[in-house]
Amino acid sequence: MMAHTFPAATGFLVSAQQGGGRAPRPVFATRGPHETVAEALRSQTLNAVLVHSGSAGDAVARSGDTALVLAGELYNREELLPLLPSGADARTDAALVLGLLGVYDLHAFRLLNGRFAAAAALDGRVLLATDHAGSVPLYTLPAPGRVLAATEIKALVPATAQAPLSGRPVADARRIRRVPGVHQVPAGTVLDLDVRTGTAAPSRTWTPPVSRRILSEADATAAVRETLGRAVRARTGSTAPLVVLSGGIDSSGVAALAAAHTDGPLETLSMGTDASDEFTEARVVATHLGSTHREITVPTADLLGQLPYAIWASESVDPDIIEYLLPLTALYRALDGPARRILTGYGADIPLAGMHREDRLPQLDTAVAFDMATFDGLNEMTPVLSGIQGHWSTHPYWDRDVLDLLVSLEAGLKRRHGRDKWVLREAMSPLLPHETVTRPKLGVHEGSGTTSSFSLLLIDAGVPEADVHRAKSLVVREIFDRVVVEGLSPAEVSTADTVHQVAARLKETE
Ligand code: AMP
Ligand code: PCX
Ligand code: MG
Repeated sequence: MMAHTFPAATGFLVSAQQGGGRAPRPVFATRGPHETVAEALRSQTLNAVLVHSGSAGDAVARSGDTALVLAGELYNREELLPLLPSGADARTDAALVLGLLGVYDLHAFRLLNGRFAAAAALDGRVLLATDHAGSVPLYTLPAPGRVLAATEIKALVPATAQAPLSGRPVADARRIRRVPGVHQVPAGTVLDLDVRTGTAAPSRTWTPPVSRRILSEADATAAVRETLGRAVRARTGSTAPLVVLSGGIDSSGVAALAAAHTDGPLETLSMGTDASDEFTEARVVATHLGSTHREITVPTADLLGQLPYAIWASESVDPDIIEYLLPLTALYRALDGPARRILTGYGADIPLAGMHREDRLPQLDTAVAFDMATFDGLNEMTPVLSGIQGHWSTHPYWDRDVLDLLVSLEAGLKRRHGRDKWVLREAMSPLLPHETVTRPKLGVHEGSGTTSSFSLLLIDAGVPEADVHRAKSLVVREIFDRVVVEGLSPAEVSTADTVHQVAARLKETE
């Protein structure tokens, strides 16, 4: 199965209303042309603004009294096709999902393995759905007679001023800081909204496995190699993708599998700062795979200056997550030229507890269970991060099948023979140099020196060491309020000024 170079749409705002009307003119951090579509149905109108890549029509499907808009893409088209009635249109992912809705109604979303956000209008209902991981964030502002939804919070903010407090509460959905009425559609969930009343009923379409599977070493490594290989192949377009390569086992494994599925040389890209880099380690992999390899060095001061872009793109207020996303933001922003399909190794450490640096299995499985119960709303997988530069990123370790497998492996397969992420290292060992397979874990925030240079910036501004983490959280929230809630451009917001304001505020309250 070959994914196209780009999904038809990478973001949207939809407005579903009784009677006519228009969609508000939204702003998105995701770069790309906008296209407006309107579908007049029997009991409602679906207006949408799509951020698209040249074929906006492919992101919209209409059949009878049902219309659907999809941002993102599916990875299990081949599995899904036989489920459609014969003759059904399935040329695009949107058409395929629409066809499945006709057969299964909202349960269609339980069938999908993809990276998408979708909105469908049928009868007096609106269905809003995320993929299993909520990897394309989706937000809603439901009110009686009109339901708004968008893939970015900032696209909904102007509408909250028009209709203050008219948003209906949404059961189980996270509210958005300082944006009243807006809720995030939970990961692996479809919200079934009644347009007349604006009320929402959630159905889960995926939950992380809570049981653990016992496999032999050989069966476990074969399953990981096979399942991850399929996920990489489903994400590899007709032209060679770009793999963002740290030289660690996660991204090197993706690069090795992508190289095996592409004609011609793979492209790889590594980022470092003047404080720290992993260039040597990444070069070992690039040489082994024969990839066309590039290195980008970002000065540390520039890196921290890009904090507003990382927050503007991810709309996350978690300071730890922002530290992981900041070096990637800088990498994507430095990647000019044509829009690329990018594969990453992001997320491998969550089901495998790669960040958990100790030996005991109970603690390891506690970390897996905790991380799988708390990832929702962090937005660490969001495509907007690379979307601000017009690129499309996708993360094979968070493929639904890969994640189901990795989470469910018993902890002793994750840490074994004194090695972390043992099953993945063993699975990839035929494809990579020995030194890559045995290389200890270094997080992107460590390899790029982001955590330490952000800490230093705060300490230099007078924040006591014990308050650094709290200060980071305050800085991130402050910047979120400017670039998401107030709609300032990230270019107008200064990390240094915000750090000094926060440091001064902390001093006052001492
Ligand atoms: P990590 O798990 O911390 O290594 O980071 C998550 C993902 O981000 C990796 O699997 C890579 O795809 C990407 N990444 C991390 N560090 C770099 C880097 N220095 N250069 C390019 N990509 C990186
Ligand atoms: N990562 C992780 C994600 C880490 C944290 N996320 C979470 N617990 N929800 C990964 O790539 O798997 C690093 C640096 O490692 C970011
Ligand atoms: Mg990793």
